[in-house]
Amino acid sequence: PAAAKPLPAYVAWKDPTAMIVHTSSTLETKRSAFGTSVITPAEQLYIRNNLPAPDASIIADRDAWEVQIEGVKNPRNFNLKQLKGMGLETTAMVLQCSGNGRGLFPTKASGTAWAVGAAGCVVWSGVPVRDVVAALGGVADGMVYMTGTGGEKIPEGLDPKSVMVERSVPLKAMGDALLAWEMNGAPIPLAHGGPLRLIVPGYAGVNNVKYIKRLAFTLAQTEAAIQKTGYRLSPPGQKGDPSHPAVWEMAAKSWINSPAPDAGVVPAGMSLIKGVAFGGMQALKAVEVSIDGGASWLAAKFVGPDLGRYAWRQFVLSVKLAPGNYTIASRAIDVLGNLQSEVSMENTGGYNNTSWRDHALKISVV
Ligand code: MSS
Repeated sequence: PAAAKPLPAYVAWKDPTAMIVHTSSTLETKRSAFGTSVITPAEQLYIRNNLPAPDASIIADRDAWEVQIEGVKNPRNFNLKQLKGMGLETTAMVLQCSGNGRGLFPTKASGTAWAVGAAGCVVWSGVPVRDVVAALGGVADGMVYMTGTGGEKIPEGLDPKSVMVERSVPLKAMGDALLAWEMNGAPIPLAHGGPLRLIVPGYAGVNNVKYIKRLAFTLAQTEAAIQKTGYRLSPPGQKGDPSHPAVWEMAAKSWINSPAPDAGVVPAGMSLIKGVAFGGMQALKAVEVSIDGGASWLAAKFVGPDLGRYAWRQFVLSVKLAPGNYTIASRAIDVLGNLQSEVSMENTGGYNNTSWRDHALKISVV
């Protein structure tokens, strides 16, 4: 195998032993590196950038960062210092790339072949978007979407629409959305969207716009390519098109991280099967584990605190394993009774893989 790539300079502070460096803009958490105390430390959290991150000068004076609010009754700009005085909420949330699990689909889709590690559970603090909107007289009449624009500089000579990170989500997503300045108890690192990030709990990673410079309530979805044709659930072989569903709400999902996610060899006897499970938009009700490839299921036990409907929960099941080959799998069940599916709909972009079968681990017990 090729030698592991070093950490890129802008994330040199990440834990090199926990990360798989796919490219300078795609870093994945190793399956074996997920801890068992719910929150993913910043040093181990995955990175996905569609454009190079802005210069570190934007975090030199965080409080001076400005965001433009449009599509409200009284549009205006706020700087971060002003936002900090307007409201406060803290939300634990699974941040998961739309393409997490892409590399596990039976058919190869183009894009980073993420396994399970383009996800983490992170605590965000910020002002609720609804508080900002209320202070500005409410959303302007008839608006249908909430559209966030990233603060990257657009490379010279390119059509901005072809590369800019601008995403629209349905207006109802405003309900739990934050303009966040803190992550896991510290100012948001530049690489994760500091000084200010739009957080849309329950929605796939791409909708959580980093270094947000404009938040607009709009009649239509943005014309930016990342929305118009990108991040669409397109039938295999078809190019992204606005008529295909956008990658927005996440669904129930879980996976096993232990034992032996890499080597696959486990000593006979008692074994602890550990993993993470979340409901996407809904709180989680239960998680089940199978050691026979899905023929039968056992209830796993949750470990650690319940940090709310958008967070994940760690689970554990103690099993006695005799020598042999096993396929171990897990499936999440949300409070509405939605069961994590056995198979996920394949799509051109390789998005939203929640298939428990694709996430199963094959182990040999010796
Ligand atoms: N934002 C901005 N501004 N830019 C970019 O690039 N990306 C996306 C989000 N946001 C971006 C943004 C994506 S796509 C993702 S996942 C996320 O982010 C990630 O995050 P982190 O922090 O981890 O890096 Mo897929 O769906």
